[in-house]
Amino acid sequence: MATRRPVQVYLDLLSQPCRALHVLLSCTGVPHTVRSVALRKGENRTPEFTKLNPMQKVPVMEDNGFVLTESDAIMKYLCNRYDVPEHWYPRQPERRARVDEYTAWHHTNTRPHAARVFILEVLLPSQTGSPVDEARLIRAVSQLEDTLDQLESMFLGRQPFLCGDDISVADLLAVCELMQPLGGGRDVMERRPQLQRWRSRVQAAVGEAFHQAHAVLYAVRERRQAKL
Ligand SMILES: N[C@@H](CCC(=O)N[C@@H](CS)C(=O)NCC(=O)O)C(=O)O
Repeated sequence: MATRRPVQVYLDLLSQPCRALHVLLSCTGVPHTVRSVALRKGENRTPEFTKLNPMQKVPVMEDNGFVLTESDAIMKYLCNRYDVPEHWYPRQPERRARVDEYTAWHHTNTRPHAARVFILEVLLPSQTGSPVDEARLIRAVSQLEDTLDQLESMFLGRQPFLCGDDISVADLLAVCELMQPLGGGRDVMERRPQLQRWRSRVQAAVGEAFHQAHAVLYAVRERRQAKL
């Protein structure tokens, strides 16, 4: 059998789905090489990267010639392809369906709602030099609060991790999204002990990989704080 080359992942760690994938790779020990794609420098729009992903987005994975986009699909592929602990993406149909249930919901709830707060509070003002649009930010925060309510009642209401008794790829996607507003100094879990306990459980389960993946986000927060 031909030997497999390490998985190549194209990431910018300021991107939430990239961090989720990075944590999974660090925790599972799947042999991989990280190729940095700096979005702020437009490296996702080069001809080489566009050939890899015509949508010009990160993350992208290449595994022995097989190119895959979409963090959710990439993480599940890695769990299927490599010998990783089962809890990341359980094989038992009902338990797997719970992970799929969350990840389907994630892309129209947690992901856009947390990302919008970061975009309005950090990204747009830094790109345009304009002040934060407070009215839009208030609406975005309110939508995010509804999502956080649902995360607590629907998912964490029944178990310690989002999809069961152990950590799965769903927790990684969610926690990396909910950390993003911290770049603007906003801890969206601040007044939510249930979510805080869940975040602590996730951090304990993944160890140093959590802070390694978030170092770039912490640096954004510190740079902003220094300017205030
Ligand atoms: N649904 C995709 C989202 C990917 C995505 O939106 N990536 C953003 C960074 S978080 C990106 O590459 N944006 C670059 C651009 O749109 O120019 C996933 O989960 O992988």
